[in-house]
Amino acid sequence: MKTLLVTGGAGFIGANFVRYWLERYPGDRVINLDALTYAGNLENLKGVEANDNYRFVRGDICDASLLRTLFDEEVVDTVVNFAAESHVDRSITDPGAFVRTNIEGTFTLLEAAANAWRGDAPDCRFLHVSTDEVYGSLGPDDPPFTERTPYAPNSPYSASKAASDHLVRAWFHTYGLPVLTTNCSNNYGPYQFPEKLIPLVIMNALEDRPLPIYGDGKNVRDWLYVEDHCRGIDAVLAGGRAGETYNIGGCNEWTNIDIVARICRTLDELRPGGGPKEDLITYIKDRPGHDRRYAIDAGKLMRELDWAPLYQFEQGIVKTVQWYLEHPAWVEHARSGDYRNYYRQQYGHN
Ligand code: NAD
Ligand code: TDX
Repeated sequence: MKTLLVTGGAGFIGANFVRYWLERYPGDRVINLDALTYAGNLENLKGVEANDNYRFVRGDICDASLLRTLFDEEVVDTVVNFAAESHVDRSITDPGAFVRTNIEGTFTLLEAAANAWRGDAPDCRFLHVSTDEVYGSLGPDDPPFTERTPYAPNSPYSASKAASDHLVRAWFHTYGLPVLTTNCSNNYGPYQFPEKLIPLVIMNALEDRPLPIYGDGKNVRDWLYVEDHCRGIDAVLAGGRAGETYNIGGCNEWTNIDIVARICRTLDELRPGGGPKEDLITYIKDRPGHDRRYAIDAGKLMRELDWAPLYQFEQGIVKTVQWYLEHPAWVEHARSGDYRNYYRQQYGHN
Protein backbone atom coordinates (compact mmCIF):
# COMPACT_ATOMS: atom_id res chain seq x y z
CA MET A 1 0.00 0.00 0.00
CA LYS A 2 1.37 3.39 -1.00
CA THR A 3 0.77 6.88 0.35
CA LEU A 4 0.92 9.54 -2.34
CA LEU A 5 1.15 13.27 -1.82
CA VAL A 6 -0.28 14.76 -5.02
CA THR A 7 0.10 18.53 -5.37
CA GLY A 8 -2.18 20.47 -7.70
CA GLY A 9 -4.71 17.64 -7.65
CA ALA A 10 -7.67 19.99 -8.11
CA GLY A 11 -6.41 21.16 -11.51
CA PHE A 12 -6.91 19.53 -14.90
CA ILE A 13 -4.24 16.81 -15.01
CA GLY A 14 -3.95 16.46 -11.24
CA ALA A 15 -7.67 15.72 -10.84
CA ASN A 16 -7.57 13.20 -13.67
CA PHE A 17 -4.55 11.60 -11.98
CA VAL A 18 -6.23 11.39 -8.53
CA ARG A 19 -9.28 9.77 -10.14
CA TYR A 20 -7.09 7.39 -12.18
CA TRP A 21 -4.99 6.38 -9.18
CA LEU A 22 -7.83 5.68 -6.72
CA GLU A 23 -9.65 3.65 -9.33
CA ARG A 24 -6.57 1.68 -10.35
CA TYR A 25 -5.08 1.23 -6.85
CA PRO A 26 -8.05 1.33 -4.45
CA GLY A 27 -5.89 0.32 -1.46
CA ASP A 28 -3.54 3.31 -1.78
CA ARG A 29 -3.89 6.57 0.13
CA VAL A 30 -3.90 9.85 -1.80
CA ILE A 31 -3.38 13.22 -0.14
CA ASN A 32 -4.22 16.09 -2.45
CA LEU A 33 -2.52 19.39 -1.58
CA ASP A 34 -3.88 22.26 -3.65
CA ALA A 35 -4.01 26.02 -3.10
CA LEU A 36 -7.25 26.30 -5.13
CA THR A 37 -6.08 29.13 -7.35
CA TYR A 38 -8.34 30.21 -10.21
CA ALA A 39 -7.36 26.91 -11.93
CA GLY A 40 -8.17 24.63 -9.00
CA ASN A 41 -11.73 23.35 -8.84
CA LEU A 42 -13.08 20.89 -6.28
CA GLU A 43 -15.88 20.00 -8.71
CA ASN A 44 -13.17 18.14 -10.64
CA LEU A 45 -13.07 15.71 -7.71
CA LYS A 46 -16.80 15.21 -7.22
CA GLY A 47 -17.40 11.67 -5.97
CA VAL A 48 -13.78 11.25 -4.86
CA GLU A 49 -14.26 13.06 -1.49
CA ALA A 50 -16.32 10.13 -0.19
CA ASN A 51 -13.36 7.75 -0.55
CA ASP A 52 -11.81 6.95 2.86
CA ASN A 53 -8.37 6.73 1.26
CA TYR A 54 -8.55 10.32 0.00
CA ARG A 55 -7.64 13.46 1.95
CA PHE A 56 -7.82 17.03 0.63
CA VAL A 57 -5.65 19.75 2.14
CA ARG A 58 -6.02 23.31 0.95
CA GLY A 59 -2.55 24.80 0.97
CA ASP A 60 0.35 26.28 -0.91
CA ILE A 61 3.50 24.39 -1.96
CA CYS A 62 5.44 27.54 -1.00
CA ASP A 63 4.33 27.11 2.64
CA ALA A 64 7.27 25.32 4.32
CA SER A 65 5.61 25.01 7.73
CA LEU A 66 2.43 23.49 6.29
CA LEU A 67 4.56 20.99 4.35
CA ARG A 68 6.52 20.10 7.49
CA THR A 69 3.26 19.39 9.34
CA LEU A 70 1.92 17.31 6.44
CA PHE A 71 5.08 15.20 6.24
CA ASP A 72 4.92 14.74 10.04
CA GLU A 73 1.31 13.60 9.91
CA GLU A 74 1.64 11.21 6.97
CA VAL A 75 4.35 8.74 5.98
CA VAL A 76 4.55 9.70 2.33
CA ASP A 77 6.38 7.35 -0.03
CA THR A 78 5.51 9.12 -3.30
CA VAL A 79 5.29 12.82 -4.09
CA VAL A 80 3.77 13.73 -7.47
CA ASN A 81 4.16 17.45 -8.13
CA PHE A 82 1.55 18.83 -10.53
CA ALA A 83 1.07 22.15 -8.73
CA ALA A 84 2.01 24.98 -11.06
CA GLU A 85 0.92 28.07 -12.85
CA SER A 86 0.34 26.48 -16.23
CA HIS A 87 -0.96 28.96 -18.81
CA VAL A 88 1.55 30.55 -21.21
CA ASP A 89 -0.59 33.64 -21.90
CA ARG A 90 -0.91 34.40 -18.19
CA SER A 91 2.86 34.00 -17.80
CA ILE A 92 3.29 36.81 -20.32
CA THR A 93 1.11 39.25 -18.36
CA ASP A 94 1.95 38.06 -14.80
CA PRO A 95 5.31 36.25 -14.74
CA GLY A 96 5.84 36.76 -10.98
CA ALA A 97 3.22 34.17 -10.06
CA PHE A 98 5.10 31.63 -12.22
CA VAL A 99 8.45 32.30 -10.57
CA ARG A 100 6.81 31.97 -7.16
CA THR A 101 4.86 28.73 -7.57
CA ASN A 102 6.87 26.92 -10.21
CA ILE A 103 10.36 27.74 -8.90
CA GLU A 104 10.03 28.67 -5.21
CA GLY A 105 7.20 26.19 -4.72
CA THR A 106 9.15 23.29 -6.23
CA PHE A 107 12.17 24.26 -4.12
CA THR A 108 10.09 24.32 -0.93
CA LEU A 109 8.49 20.97 -1.74
CA LEU A 110 11.89 19.42 -2.54
CA GLU A 111 13.25 20.61 0.81
CA ALA A 112 10.26 19.18 2.69
CA ALA A 113 10.42 15.86 0.83
CA ALA A 114 14.19 15.59 1.33
CA ASN A 115 13.79 16.19 5.09
CA ALA A 116 11.13 13.47 5.29
CA TRP A 117 13.30 11.12 3.22
CA ARG A 118 16.25 11.65 5.57
CA GLY A 119 13.96 11.01 8.53
CA ASP A 120 10.80 8.92 8.88
CA ALA A 121 10.17 8.35 5.17
CA PRO A 122 13.33 6.72 3.72
CA ASP A 123 11.31 5.26 0.82
CA CYS A 124 10.05 8.66 -0.32
CA ARG A 125 10.40 9.33 -4.07
CA PHE A 126 9.65 12.61 -5.81
CA LEU A 127 8.10 12.70 -9.30
CA HIS A 128 8.10 16.12 -10.92
CA VAL A 129 5.58 16.70 -13.70
CA SER A 130 7.03 18.94 -16.38
CA THR A 131 6.46 19.94 -19.96
CA ASP A 132 7.91 19.63 -23.46
CA GLU A 133 8.03 23.44 -23.62
CA VAL A 134 11.36 23.45 -21.72
CA TYR A 135 13.05 22.27 -24.93
CA GLY A 136 12.04 25.38 -26.90
CA SER A 137 10.67 25.45 -30.43
CA LEU A 138 11.27 23.11 -33.40
CA GLY A 139 11.60 23.90 -37.10
CA PRO A 140 9.29 22.04 -39.50
CA ASP A 141 11.84 19.31 -40.31
CA ASP A 142 13.58 18.98 -36.92
CA PRO A 143 13.37 15.61 -35.17
CA PRO A 144 11.14 15.51 -32.06
CA PHE A 145 12.52 16.38 -28.61
CA THR A 146 14.36 13.58 -26.81
CA GLU A 147 15.50 13.56 -23.18
CA ARG A 148 18.90 14.72 -24.45
CA THR A 149 17.61 17.81 -26.29
CA PRO A 150 19.20 20.90 -24.66
CA TYR A 151 16.84 23.11 -22.68
CA ALA A 152 15.88 26.35 -24.49
CA PRO A 153 12.71 27.73 -22.84
CA ASN A 154 11.17 30.80 -24.48
CA SER A 155 8.24 31.95 -22.32
CA PRO A 156 8.16 32.92 -18.64
CA TYR A 157 6.07 29.75 -18.15
CA SER A 158 8.56 27.41 -19.81
CA ALA A 159 11.53 29.19 -18.22
CA SER A 160 10.01 28.70 -14.76
CA LYS A 161 9.30 25.02 -15.49
CA ALA A 162 12.87 24.58 -16.80
CA ALA A 163 14.21 26.14 -13.59
CA SER A 164 12.12 23.74 -11.52
CA ASP A 165 13.40 20.77 -13.53
CA HIS A 166 16.97 21.89 -12.80
CA LEU A 167 16.24 22.12 -9.06
CA VAL A 168 14.83 18.58 -9.11
CA ARG A 169 17.93 17.33 -10.92
CA ALA A 170 20.20 19.07 -8.39
CA TRP A 171 18.39 17.53 -5.38
CA PHE A 172 19.22 14.10 -6.86
CA HIS A 173 22.85 14.80 -7.71
CA THR A 174 23.67 16.77 -4.57
CA TYR A 175 21.56 15.19 -1.86
CA GLY A 176 20.61 11.83 -3.40
CA LEU A 177 16.83 12.40 -3.15
CA PRO A 178 15.27 9.77 -5.46
CA VAL A 179 13.63 11.95 -8.09
CA LEU A 180 11.97 11.31 -11.45
CA THR A 181 11.01 13.94 -14.02
CA THR A 182 8.45 13.58 -16.79
CA ASN A 183 8.22 16.04 -19.69
CA CYS A 184 4.88 15.73 -21.43
CA SER A 185 3.33 17.28 -24.52
CA ASN A 186 -0.03 19.11 -24.69
CA ASN A 187 -2.83 17.31 -22.85
CA TYR A 188 -6.53 17.35 -23.65
CA GLY A 189 -9.57 15.74 -22.02
CA PRO A 190 -12.18 16.29 -19.28
CA TYR A 191 -11.82 19.01 -16.59
CA GLN A 192 -9.44 21.28 -18.54
CA PHE A 193 -9.81 24.94 -17.63
CA PRO A 194 -11.26 26.90 -20.58
CA GLU A 195 -8.29 29.27 -20.95
CA LYS A 196 -6.57 26.46 -22.94
CA LEU A 197 -7.19 26.08 -26.68
CA ILE A 198 -9.34 22.94 -26.84
CA PRO A 199 -11.92 23.66 -24.11
CA LEU A 200 -11.97 27.34 -25.07
CA VAL A 201 -12.90 26.48 -28.64
CA ILE A 202 -15.52 23.91 -27.62
CA MET A 203 -17.20 26.34 -25.22
CA ASN A 204 -17.11 29.35 -27.54
CA ALA A 205 -18.45 27.28 -30.45
CA LEU A 206 -21.38 26.08 -28.34
CA GLU A 207 -22.41 29.73 -27.91
CA ASP A 208 -21.63 30.70 -31.52
CA ARG A 209 -18.88 33.05 -30.32
CA PRO A 210 -15.64 33.76 -32.24
CA LEU A 211 -12.96 31.02 -32.15
CA PRO A 212 -9.70 32.98 -31.68
CA ILE A 213 -6.65 31.66 -33.56
CA TYR A 214 -3.30 33.29 -32.85
CA GLY A 215 -1.18 34.35 -35.84
CA ASP A 216 -1.50 32.15 -38.93
CA GLY A 217 -2.82 29.11 -37.04
CA LYS A 218 0.06 26.96 -38.31
CA ASN A 219 1.78 26.43 -34.95
CA VAL A 220 2.09 22.73 -34.21
CA ARG A 221 1.43 20.92 -30.92
CA ASP A 222 1.67 17.20 -30.07
CA TRP A 223 -1.59 16.26 -28.32
CA LEU A 224 -2.02 13.46 -25.76
CA TYR A 225 -5.23 12.33 -24.07
CA VAL A 226 -4.89 13.11 -20.35
CA GLU A 227 -5.50 9.53 -19.22
CA ASP A 228 -2.52 8.40 -21.31
CA HIS A 229 -0.39 10.99 -19.48
CA CYS A 230 -1.61 9.55 -16.14
CA ARG A 231 -0.70 6.04 -17.32
CA GLY A 232 2.75 7.35 -18.33
CA ILE A 233 3.33 8.78 -14.84
CA ASP A 234 2.15 5.47 -13.37
CA ALA A 235 4.68 3.59 -15.54
CA VAL A 236 7.51 5.93 -14.46
CA LEU A 237 6.59 5.56 -10.77
CA ALA A 238 6.51 1.79 -11.15
CA GLY A 239 9.71 1.27 -13.12
CA GLY A 240 11.57 4.56 -13.61
CA ARG A 241 15.19 4.87 -12.52
CA ALA A 242 15.92 7.58 -9.93
CA GLY A 243 17.52 10.66 -11.44
CA GLU A 244 16.18 9.95 -14.93
CA THR A 245 13.81 11.99 -17.05
CA TYR A 246 11.16 10.49 -19.34
CA ASN A 247 9.38 12.22 -22.21
CA ILE A 248 5.66 11.48 -22.62
CA GLY A 249 3.88 12.34 -25.86
CA GLY A 250 1.34 11.23 -28.35
CA CYS A 251 3.23 11.09 -31.69
CA ASN A 252 0.27 13.19 -32.69
CA GLU A 253 1.21 16.54 -34.24
CA TRP A 254 -1.51 18.93 -35.36
CA THR A 255 -1.56 22.55 -36.49
CA ASN A 256 -3.86 24.69 -34.37
CA ILE A 257 -6.13 25.46 -37.30
CA ASP A 258 -6.58 21.76 -38.10
CA ILE A 259 -7.42 21.01 -34.45
CA VAL A 260 -9.99 23.78 -34.35
CA ALA A 261 -11.53 22.68 -37.65
CA ARG A 262 -11.73 19.11 -36.36
CA ILE A 263 -13.52 20.28 -33.18
CA CYS A 264 -15.94 22.33 -35.31
CA ARG A 265 -16.84 19.34 -37.45
CA THR A 266 -17.25 17.12 -34.37
CA LEU A 267 -19.67 19.67 -32.88
CA ASP A 268 -21.55 19.97 -36.20
CA GLU A 269 -22.15 16.22 -35.97
CA LEU A 270 -22.91 15.94 -32.25
CA ARG A 271 -24.93 19.18 -31.98
CA PRO A 272 -26.40 19.85 -35.41
CA GLY A 273 -28.26 23.11 -36.04
CA GLY A 274 -27.16 26.62 -37.03
CA GLY A 275 -24.36 27.21 -39.52
CA PRO A 276 -21.05 25.33 -39.71
CA LYS A 277 -18.95 26.11 -36.63
CA GLU A 278 -15.90 26.71 -38.82
CA ASP A 279 -17.50 30.03 -39.85
CA LEU A 280 -16.71 31.26 -36.32
CA ILE A 281 -12.92 30.95 -36.78
CA THR A 282 -11.27 34.36 -36.29
CA TYR A 283 -7.56 35.04 -36.72
CA ILE A 284 -6.19 37.41 -34.08
CA LYS A 285 -2.86 38.96 -33.06
CA ASP A 286 -0.19 36.36 -32.36
CA ARG A 287 1.00 35.39 -28.86
CA PRO A 288 4.34 37.19 -28.17
CA GLY A 289 7.25 34.75 -28.59
CA HIS A 290 4.82 32.04 -29.76
CA ASP A 291 6.74 28.73 -30.10
CA ARG A 292 6.23 27.34 -33.59
CA ARG A 293 6.33 23.62 -33.07
CA TYR A 294 6.57 21.03 -30.29
CA ALA A 295 6.94 17.29 -30.86
CA ILE A 296 7.94 14.61 -28.37
CA ASP A 297 9.94 11.45 -28.93
CA ALA A 298 8.55 9.12 -26.23
CA GLY A 299 10.75 6.20 -27.36
CA LYS A 300 12.57 5.85 -24.04
CA LEU A 301 9.32 5.42 -22.07
CA MET A 302 7.99 3.02 -24.70
CA ARG A 303 11.14 0.87 -24.81
CA GLU A 304 12.11 0.87 -21.15
CA LEU A 305 8.72 0.92 -19.43
CA ASP A 306 6.45 -0.55 -22.06
CA TRP A 307 4.14 2.48 -22.24
CA ALA A 308 2.10 3.42 -25.31
CA PRO A 309 -0.86 5.77 -25.67
CA LEU A 310 -4.18 3.91 -25.67
CA TYR A 311 -6.24 6.66 -27.28
CA GLN A 312 -6.15 7.54 -30.97
CA PHE A 313 -6.65 11.29 -31.33
CA GLU A 314 -9.78 10.82 -33.47
CA GLN A 315 -11.36 8.85 -30.64
CA GLY A 316 -10.02 11.03 -27.78
CA ILE A 317 -11.26 14.29 -29.24
CA VAL A 318 -14.82 12.96 -29.73
CA LYS A 319 -14.80 11.65 -26.14
CA THR A 320 -13.58 15.05 -24.96
CA VAL A 321 -16.19 17.07 -26.88
CA GLN A 322 -18.88 14.71 -25.60
CA TRP A 323 -17.69 15.21 -22.00
CA TYR A 324 -18.05 19.00 -22.24
CA LEU A 325 -21.50 18.61 -23.84
CA GLU A 326 -22.58 16.33 -21.00
CA HIS A 327 -21.33 18.62 -18.21
CA PRO A 328 -23.05 21.99 -18.75
CA ALA A 329 -22.98 22.87 -15.02
CA TRP A 330 -19.20 22.34 -14.86
CA VAL A 331 -18.80 24.45 -18.00
CA GLU A 332 -21.00 27.21 -16.60
CA HIS A 333 -19.08 27.38 -13.31
CA ALA A 334 -15.67 27.26 -15.02
CA ARG A 335 -16.63 30.25 -17.13
CA SER A 336 -18.14 32.35 -14.37
CA GLY A 337 -16.49 34.91 -12.10
CA ASP A 338 -12.90 35.80 -12.81
CA TYR A 339 -12.80 33.93 -16.10
CA ARG A 340 -14.98 36.60 -17.71
CA ASN A 341 -12.49 39.33 -16.67
CA TYR A 342 -9.54 37.26 -17.88
CA TYR A 343 -11.26 36.64 -21.21
CA ARG A 344 -12.06 40.32 -21.73
CA GLN A 345 -8.48 41.34 -20.95
CA GLN A 346 -6.92 38.64 -23.13
CA TYR A 347 -9.24 38.87 -26.16
CA GLY A 348 -10.53 42.45 -25.91
CA HIS A 349 -14.22 41.52 -25.86
CA ASN A 350 -16.71 39.43 -23.85
P1 NAD B 1 -3.82 23.54 -14.05
O1 NAD B 1 -3.49 24.98 -14.18
O2 NAD B 1 -5.11 23.03 -14.60
O3 NAD B 1 -3.80 23.13 -12.50
C1 NAD B 1 -2.81 23.56 -11.62
C2 NAD B 1 -3.27 23.22 -10.19
O4 NAD B 1 -2.23 23.62 -9.28
C3 NAD B 1 -4.53 23.96 -9.76
O5 NAD B 1 -5.41 23.08 -9.10
C4 NAD B 1 -4.02 25.04 -8.79
O6 NAD B 1 -4.97 25.40 -7.79
C5 NAD B 1 -2.81 24.36 -8.21
N1 NAD B 1 -1.79 25.30 -7.72
C6 NAD B 1 -1.32 26.40 -8.36
N2 NAD B 1 -0.42 27.03 -7.58
C7 NAD B 1 -0.31 26.30 -6.43
C8 NAD B 1 0.47 26.44 -5.26
N3 NAD B 1 1.33 27.47 -5.10
N4 NAD B 1 0.35 25.50 -4.29
C9 NAD B 1 -0.53 24.46 -4.44
N5 NAD B 1 -1.30 24.31 -5.53
C10 NAD B 1 -1.19 25.21 -6.52
O7 NAD B 1 -2.59 22.77 -14.67
P2 NAD B 1 -2.53 21.41 -15.52
O8 NAD B 1 -2.78 21.71 -16.93
O9 NAD B 1 -3.33 20.39 -14.82
O10 NAD B 1 -0.98 21.07 -15.37
C11 NAD B 1 -0.50 20.30 -14.27
C12 NAD B 1 1.00 20.16 -14.38
O11 NAD B 1 1.33 19.51 -15.59
C13 NAD B 1 1.76 21.49 -14.40
O12 NAD B 1 2.94 21.33 -13.65
C14 NAD B 1 2.07 21.71 -15.86
O13 NAD B 1 3.24 22.45 -16.01
C15 NAD B 1 2.24 20.29 -16.35
N6 NAD B 1 1.94 20.06 -17.77
C16 NAD B 1 0.74 20.45 -18.30
C17 NAD B 1 0.45 20.15 -19.63
C18 NAD B 1 -0.87 20.54 -20.27
O14 NAD B 1 -1.04 20.35 -21.46
N7 NAD B 1 -1.83 21.06 -19.51
C19 NAD B 1 1.38 19.46 -20.41
C20 NAD B 1 2.60 19.08 -19.84
C21 NAD B 1 2.86 19.37 -18.50
O1 TDX C 1 -7.05 31.44 -27.87
C1 TDX C 1 -6.07 30.74 -28.23
N1 TDX C 1 -5.74 30.73 -29.55
C2 TDX C 1 -4.68 30.02 -30.03
O2 TDX C 1 -4.41 30.05 -31.25
C3 TDX C 1 -5.30 29.94 -27.32
C4 TDX C 1 -5.62 29.91 -25.85
C5 TDX C 1 -4.24 29.22 -27.83
N2 TDX C 1 -3.92 29.27 -29.14
C6 TDX C 1 -2.76 28.49 -29.64
C7 TDX C 1 -1.48 28.71 -28.85
C8 TDX C 1 -0.79 27.37 -28.97
O3 TDX C 1 -0.04 27.31 -30.18
O4 TDX C 1 -3.09 27.12 -29.47
C9 TDX C 1 -1.93 26.36 -29.05
C10 TDX C 1 -2.24 25.69 -27.73
O5 TDX C 1 -2.36 26.72 -26.76
P1 TDX C 1 -2.58 26.42 -25.21
O6 TDX C 1 -3.78 25.55 -25.05
O7 TDX C 1 -2.54 27.72 -24.48
O8 TDX C 1 -1.33 25.49 -24.85
P2 TDX C 1 0.26 25.73 -25.02
O9 TDX C 1 0.60 27.16 -25.02
O10 TDX C 1 0.73 24.89 -26.16
O11 TDX C 1 0.76 25.08 -23.62
C11 TDX C 1 0.15 23.87 -23.12
O12 TDX C 1 0.95 22.75 -23.39
C12 TDX C 1 2.10 22.53 -22.62
C13 TDX C 1 -0.16 23.94 -21.64
O13 TDX C 1 -0.93 25.10 -21.37
C14 TDX C 1 1.07 23.91 -20.80
O14 TDX C 1 0.74 23.90 -19.41
C15 TDX C 1 1.83 22.68 -21.14
O15 TDX C 1 3.03 22.64 -20.44
